[in-house]
Amino acid sequence: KLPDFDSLPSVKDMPQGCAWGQFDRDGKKDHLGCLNYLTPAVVKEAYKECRDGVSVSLNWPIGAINTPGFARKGLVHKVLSFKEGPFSLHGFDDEVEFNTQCSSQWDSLVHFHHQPSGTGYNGCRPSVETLTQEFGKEDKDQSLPTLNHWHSRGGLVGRGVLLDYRAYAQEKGIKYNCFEDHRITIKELEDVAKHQGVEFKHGDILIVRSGFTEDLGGISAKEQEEKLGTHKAVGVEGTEQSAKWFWNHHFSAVAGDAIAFEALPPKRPDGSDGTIDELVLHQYFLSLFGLNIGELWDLKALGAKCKELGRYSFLLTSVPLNVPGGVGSPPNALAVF
Ligand code: UVW
Repeated sequence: KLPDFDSLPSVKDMPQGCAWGQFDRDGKKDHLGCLNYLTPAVVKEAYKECRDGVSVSLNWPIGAINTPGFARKGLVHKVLSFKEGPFSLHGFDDEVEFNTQCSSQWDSLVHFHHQPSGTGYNGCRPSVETLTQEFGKEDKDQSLPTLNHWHSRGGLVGRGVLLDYRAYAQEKGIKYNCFEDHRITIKELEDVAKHQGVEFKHGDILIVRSGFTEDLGGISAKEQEEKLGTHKAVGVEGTEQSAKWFWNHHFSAVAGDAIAFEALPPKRPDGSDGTIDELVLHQYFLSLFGLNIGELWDLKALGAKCKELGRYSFLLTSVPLNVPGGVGSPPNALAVF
C-alpha cells in the first residue's frame, strides 16, 4: 500500500504529492506509474465484470475534429489503389497521418511536465532527440515513460468505472455548457458515484462523461474551430484538493470525453484564469503521480449501455499504438460487460 498524498515523502524542488520512486522495484526506475496497480489479482477480479457478453467501443473516429485545438494536425487519410502501383490488381492500401492528440487519446507520462522545471515522471528529462526514434533502433531511451512500454506488460486491462456526470446533471437539472469552463467538483463526482451505486476499488480506471465529444461532434467544422479556439471547456476542477482525491483513490488511470480531462482554463489559487502551462491535474497526474490521462473518449454509447444494464463498472481493455517513444496514442479502448 502506498502512502496517501499528505504522507508521500518530500522530493527536492517538487510540491507535496510527488510520488517519484514509489513504484521503483529492485533498484529499477519505474516507467509505468499507476498502471502498476493492475496486478494479476486486480485484473482477475476485474474479469468478474464480464457477465453479459457485450462490448462497447470508446474510440471517437480519428478524423472527428477537422481542426483540432492547440494547433494540432487533424487526420490525413490517403487511399492508394494497387491498380496505379506496380501490381495491376484490384485492391487498396492506405496511409494515415495525424497528431496522436487530435481525437480520443492517452497522454503518456512524458506529455506534460512539471512547470516550469520541465521535469517529467520519476525525474525524467526527455527531449525531442531522445523521444524521436531512428530506423532500426527499437527504442533509444528505454527508461522514458512512453506508451510503447505498455506492450511489455500486455497493454491495459482492468476494471473501468464510469461516472456519468452528463446523465446525472440532466436528471438533477444542472445546466452547463461544454464549451464554457464548467468545473465538475470532487463533491459532484462523489454524488454521481453514490447516485449510480458505485464503489471504487483499488486499481480502478476512472472514466468521467461530460458530453463534450457529443456536443463537439454535433456542430460544424467552423463552429468546432471557434469553440476549441476559446480554450474554455468542461472538465474536472483542477486544484490540489482534487489531485489529492485522485491519488488517495489508487486509480490506475483516468479518462474522459472532455478535451483536457480537467476544466479549461486552469484557475489560479486566487481565482483568476491561468494559462495552459498552469494546468493543475496534468502536472500532478502525469509528472508527479505517474497517472495516465485519457481525453476525448467517445462515451455516449457507454453511458447508454451502463444505464440499460443498471451497472457502471466493466472490464476495460486498451492497447495504444506500439510506436517506440510514443508520447500520445489513440486508446483502442473497449468496455466489456
Ligand atoms: C495539453 O496538455 C496542451 O493538451 P491535452 O489536454 O490534450 O493533454
